[in-house]
Amino acid sequence: MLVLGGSPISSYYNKVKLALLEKDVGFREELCGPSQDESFLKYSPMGKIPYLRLGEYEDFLTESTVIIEYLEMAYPRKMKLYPGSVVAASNCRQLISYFDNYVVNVGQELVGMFLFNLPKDEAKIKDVLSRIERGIDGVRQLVRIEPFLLGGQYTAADVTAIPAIVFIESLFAWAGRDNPFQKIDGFGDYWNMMQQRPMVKKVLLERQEAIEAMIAAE
Ligand SMILES: N[C@@H](CCC(=O)N[C@@H](CS)C(=O)NCC(=O)O)C(=O)O
Repeated sequence: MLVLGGSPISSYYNKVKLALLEKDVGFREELCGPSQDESFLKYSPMGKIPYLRLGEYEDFLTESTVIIEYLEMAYPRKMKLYPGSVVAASNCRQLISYFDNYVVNVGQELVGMFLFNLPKDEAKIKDVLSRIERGIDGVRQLVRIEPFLLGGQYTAADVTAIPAIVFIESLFAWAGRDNPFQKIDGFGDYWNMMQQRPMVKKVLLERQEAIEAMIAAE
């Protein structure tokens, strides 16, 4: 059985977890945080989460998008998360890349302050939030919500967007700001619809429970 390593607090972990659940591929979770320990680096060379252990082969994959593409190739009969046409699949990869590089990765710079009580640096917060808004402007140009982010198919771009939106919404709320995704036409209806999906509900509930458990343990 596949083993997904990481924590439900992480957007990247939740992206892969949602892909596994939507595709209905069996897996179990191995809860851990990122680590620079030598033993951890053997299967996640940058010390990051998530990783996927490929069952009996003792082989590991890292990088959330790579893992989702692995699932797409390894389970061709399961629900498809990439469109069939070359252009549409490339548009999907492009949008994933925008979410990862220009939104979530930028937001990660505030995780120490946001989740782990590091002292607040207002100048840094302002800078990061404005760079995230810039990234979301890029996303806004690429999406056409009809009713999913790239039209009629629920894709890996939606699977990437959902944990990213929750992370960014909570980061902006912590900073006393509105959800910046609201600037995207059709976002409200899209977000209401996504939150009705059973697997999305499960992932977001387990994220919330993990955050509450972390706060209670502090
Ligand atoms: N490009 C990676 C990013 C993964 C990532 O940054 N994970 C965070 C947790 S959300 C992490 O492990 N951070 C710890 C670190 O960077 O040392 C992916 O797509 O999986």
